[in-house]
Amino acid sequence: AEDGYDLWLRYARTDEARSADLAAHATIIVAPGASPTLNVAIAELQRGLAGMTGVAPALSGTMRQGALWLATPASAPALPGETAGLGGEGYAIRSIEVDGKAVTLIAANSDLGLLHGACHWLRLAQSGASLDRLDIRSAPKIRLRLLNHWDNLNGTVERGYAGQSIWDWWRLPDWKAPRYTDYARANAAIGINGTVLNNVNAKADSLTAPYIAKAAALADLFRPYGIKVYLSVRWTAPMELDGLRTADPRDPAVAGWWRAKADEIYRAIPDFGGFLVKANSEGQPGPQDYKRTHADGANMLAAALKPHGGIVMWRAFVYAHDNPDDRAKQAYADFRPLDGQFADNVIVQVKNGAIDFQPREPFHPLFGAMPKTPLMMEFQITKEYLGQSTHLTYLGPLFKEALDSDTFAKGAGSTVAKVIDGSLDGHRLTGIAGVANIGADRDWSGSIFNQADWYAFGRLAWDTSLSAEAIAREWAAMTFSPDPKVVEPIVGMMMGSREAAVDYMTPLGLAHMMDTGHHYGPGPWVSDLARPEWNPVYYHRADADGIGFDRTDSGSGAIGQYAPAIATRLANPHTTPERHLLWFHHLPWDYRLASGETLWDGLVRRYDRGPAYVAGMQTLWASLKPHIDARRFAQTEAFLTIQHREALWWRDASIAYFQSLAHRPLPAGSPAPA
Ligand code: GCW
Repeated sequence: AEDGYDLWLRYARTDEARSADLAAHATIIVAPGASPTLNVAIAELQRGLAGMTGVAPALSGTMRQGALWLATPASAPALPGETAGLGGEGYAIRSIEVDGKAVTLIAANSDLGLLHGACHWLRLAQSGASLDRLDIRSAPKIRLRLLNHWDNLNGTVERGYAGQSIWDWWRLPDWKAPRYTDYARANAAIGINGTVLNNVNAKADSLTAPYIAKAAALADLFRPYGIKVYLSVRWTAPMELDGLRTADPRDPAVAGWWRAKADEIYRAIPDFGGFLVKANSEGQPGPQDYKRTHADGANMLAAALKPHGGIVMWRAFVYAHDNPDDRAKQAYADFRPLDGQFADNVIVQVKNGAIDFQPREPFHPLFGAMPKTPLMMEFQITKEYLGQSTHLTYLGPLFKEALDSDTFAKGAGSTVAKVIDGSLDGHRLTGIAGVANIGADRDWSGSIFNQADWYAFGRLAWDTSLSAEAIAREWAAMTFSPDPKVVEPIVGMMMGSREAAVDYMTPLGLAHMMDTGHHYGPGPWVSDLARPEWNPVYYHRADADGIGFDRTDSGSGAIGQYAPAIATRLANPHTTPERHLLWFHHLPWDYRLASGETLWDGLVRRYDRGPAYVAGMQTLWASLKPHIDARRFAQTEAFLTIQHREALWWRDASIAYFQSLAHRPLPAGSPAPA
């Protein structure tokens, strides 16, 4: 029975006509050369075609009508110009004639490019697209496209909602679970080329010899798929593992320890990617403990990795006591002064927004503000604040909104996507990371629909210009069926689902209304936690007069962290996009929204709209019952029931709480309990 294990590599049997069509476009595979990567490309094509048509095409040395021809300049010197501009990972797919025979050429500069091209062809095959007259060229603009696993060495996953960690540390390195290979296949198919194995809240143990050997075993499995392994490191590892008296980055003994550690890692993993570091954030140790800067710390690690070609990804997610007025300001305050001070193998990893993976945040003001420093994006695929494993809230539109945001750093069109692909400021070290939603659950992501977020992250990392809707369409076709009767309603459900969560959780720019600790369900009234910025009341600041966080000059001044062209607009609530209104402004309950209704009425209307959208998803899903296999149908049906119940809970709890402050009646027609 369908259980979601196969992700976007299901290769479901097609009807007879499509089978014949597919077979005619893949009569044989011609793939001169030999490498582990070429072998997995061929194997994936054979597996896919066997699944879809019942027959796996043979590998052959002689060209034939309908051949799938995998070629690099090395294997087919007859390809002048074909692969120009494709880099080391890109590919071209073209329908061409060779000696009067129609064949499909997949061309690339490397076998890894061929693997990506083969996966693209399989995606077309699975989603019902025509395989005639293909003329595709595709190459990623962002160099590092990484998953960040927040997996602990004890098997738990921080903010994981899909069971325990997939890394079976106990039985590694000897037992290499087949699942690791399927993980690599699924990631290679969407162009992910690196994985950070362990939690950024790191334990020093991840750098001990036994764990290096375990990581090396995974690296060996992933290598043919073009996926490198990285580790999160704990700043004080030299003290904890080897008794050094300090972790001061300027101390030669400390630097020496890291150099020796890097050498040790590279002996086991010659293509090791590098380190990810969370320092001086949420209780993690870091260079500031020694009165050194983030740059001092990052550069010391970078020097240890440099001889081996490794990199440091240094996170900008910091907030602590030194910005009591506004948590949103600290990353910028700490990092912007360091622009230009980082070594050339350091990249600073910035969350999409300045608070923390909320259902909606304006883009992080660091994007565009550190032109001399490569910045990489950190998205959260796991839905810590968006309903975790049960709510259907497709993240494609959230990712896209962040990437498309205009920083105005160099005038209009200076999008976040251009900051992170390096084109805005001419950086060659570029990256994007997604905090994985992967666990040991049979369906990997805790729900079938959460798989779409992993998929969308990979697709956008490869090509930020894709639309969230096109990605949803591909995913739905491969996950369920290419039949438009199935794809259209599913895409319809997905596309508005994140906005629905914004409506029932944090409308009009509110943020962090979740109950604290677990971040599941409403808690806007919570006010008793030790640190002010852990309390939802800190973020909404509602009272009898109004609601919202004043980040103008009369408030925290955080608006001043944006480029002047943006800051000027945000200074005035009337020129602030309504989706961010209460993020930037504290406004009276009777403030008039663009619709003419009062802020209070508009707020309630949005809370009402959220659960109504979920009810609409339930109706659409119910109509799909004849077309979806029983097990996956039942899971989504049950989860939508949970989501609807909880959307009502969010609505009713939020309205009741804010009404107790605003003392206003519900607008006419509101279905919320009075
Ligand atoms: O989103 C918050 C989470 C923490 C997480 C932290 C971070 C890994 O609540 O669980 O810790 O951010 O990104 O470092």
